[in-house]
Amino acid sequence: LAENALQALHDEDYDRPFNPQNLNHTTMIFMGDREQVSLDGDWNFCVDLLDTGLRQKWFAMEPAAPRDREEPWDYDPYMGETVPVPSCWQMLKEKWYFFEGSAWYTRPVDFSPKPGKRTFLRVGAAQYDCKVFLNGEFIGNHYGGSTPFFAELTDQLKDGRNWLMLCVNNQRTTDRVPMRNTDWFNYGGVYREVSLIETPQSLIRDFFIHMKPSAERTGLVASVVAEGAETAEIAIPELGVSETVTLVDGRGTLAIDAAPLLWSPERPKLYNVHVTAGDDRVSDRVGFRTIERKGRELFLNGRPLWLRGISVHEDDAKLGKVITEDDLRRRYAHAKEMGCNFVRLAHYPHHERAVELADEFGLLVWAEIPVYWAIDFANPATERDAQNQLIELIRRDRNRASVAIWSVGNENADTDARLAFMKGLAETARAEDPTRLIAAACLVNHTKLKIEDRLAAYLDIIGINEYYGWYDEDFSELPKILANSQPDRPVVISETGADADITEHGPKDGLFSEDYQAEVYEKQIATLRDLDFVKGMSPWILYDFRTERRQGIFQRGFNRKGLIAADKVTKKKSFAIMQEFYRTVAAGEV
Ligand code: GCB
Repeated sequence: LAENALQALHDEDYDRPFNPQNLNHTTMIFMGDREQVSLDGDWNFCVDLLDTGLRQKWFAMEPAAPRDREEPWDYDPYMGETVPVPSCWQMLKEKWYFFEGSAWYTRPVDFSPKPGKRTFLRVGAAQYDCKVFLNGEFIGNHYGGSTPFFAELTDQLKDGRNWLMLCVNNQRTTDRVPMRNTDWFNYGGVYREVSLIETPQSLIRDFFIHMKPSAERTGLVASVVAEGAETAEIAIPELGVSETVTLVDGRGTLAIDAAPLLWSPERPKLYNVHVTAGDDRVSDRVGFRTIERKGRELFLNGRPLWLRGISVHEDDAKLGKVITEDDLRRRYAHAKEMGCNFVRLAHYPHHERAVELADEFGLLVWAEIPVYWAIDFANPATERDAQNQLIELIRRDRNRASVAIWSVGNENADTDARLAFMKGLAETARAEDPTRLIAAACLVNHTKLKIEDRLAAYLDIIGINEYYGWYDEDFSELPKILANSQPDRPVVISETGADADITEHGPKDGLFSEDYQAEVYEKQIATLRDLDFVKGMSPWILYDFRTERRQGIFQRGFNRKGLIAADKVTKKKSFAIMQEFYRTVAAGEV
């Protein structure tokens, strides 16, 4: 055997993030409306179960005709099978359906350097980690399957043809976020857009603009982080704003006098905001509003708020996690039809377009990171990964008025290690963004029949996932729990529901029938509607979705708790039940 085939693979050789502490968010740049050169389309592709590519260094292979090769390589990245990017490999070929491991993507990048310009690679998302190689050189690795990452390639790109390779690995391991066990499909691949971004030498790394916290609800605060500039200009022509902020060590914050029309689900008003630092200029569409919690109440722009929501996954029966504009629009049209003013984007950061569109549609958003179930809470590397994903999400989306809540986790048992880990996440979220509410989806204490979780002290909203009528059969416990609980802050029922298979295989009554699901919803509504500390609901879930763990005769690879079936068209009876309930909430009858 050739020596390279025997060589042990030392993961740490490629375990080098762009930044030594795996703080990839430090390489982010502010996107707004920046022009991007798309690298989407066909890429050469190969699955690599044994990580032979890392051992044999496929990335260092010279592009040459096969007959000119001196070594018998086990793969040629420059020819052969291609797949489209973005895509999830499971959806492309049946033999890749359950594949978990590394896969290689290769494509040429023809480039002509321009004096005074910088070039960055942006990958919208790759599930789960992604190693980047350019012209045979390892550039870095990004962890986290749902947030974008950036790599500056200015010094590595050469004039003419370059070769870019991505090695994406979706293997579930115990130290990741999420870890091995979830209730959604472990799609793999480069499933969001890939592009190059050209900037001048000066560069706006970060920009955050929001309402000044004040009872009057006027005035804005803007902060800029930029390289290669001493000042930055902020302009909002429609509000007559044109201000200059001085940057010290590349950072500056400015209070701006302005009285914008406030964004709300009823009137989702957005303004064009322009930021300039040196020669770099970026625009964004931004709405302004306030969201507050006082005691057990929620307020949007100073007015009491009840979150009429629905949970959604990023999952499509044909494309996997690849999201189209039509899909997003259909999703929000269904939410609006149900009477929602709120969506929970579960259980990981969705595509940035999902929140841009929520801004336009007028839907409030609960956004979250996949700190799901039993994470390795005592492991510092896991914690860094979760922190990094949270910061990447917040920096990507904190100019979106729709986003009202950052959620730091879902159904995690109340242990000391979990408390320290998630308290840290709540603190990071507040430090990154003091203008939004922090939540987590918690569990009820089934022994004490009470809402009780030590994390609640660090949250603004206690999310509660409860499945009375489904996993918990004794429905009479739910009113007891609610009577025993006196939370000092608002509770949102972040999940409740029941499976219903409405295909021709589904039962006509009992568990998994449409009628049974409808009955669960009737009972839930009757119990929850009069509780003064419940300030919203996001039932589980808008559409049936794919998941490996559900293999029952009525599930067949899908979680069937959708209010709409996996075809994304056929509504179950519960849809109309929720619609009627939300109509009464909106009419102030609750
Ligand atoms: C939950 C989880 C969600 C599952 C759901 C279910 O509590 O948060 O991810 O899909 O229950 O259907 O069991």
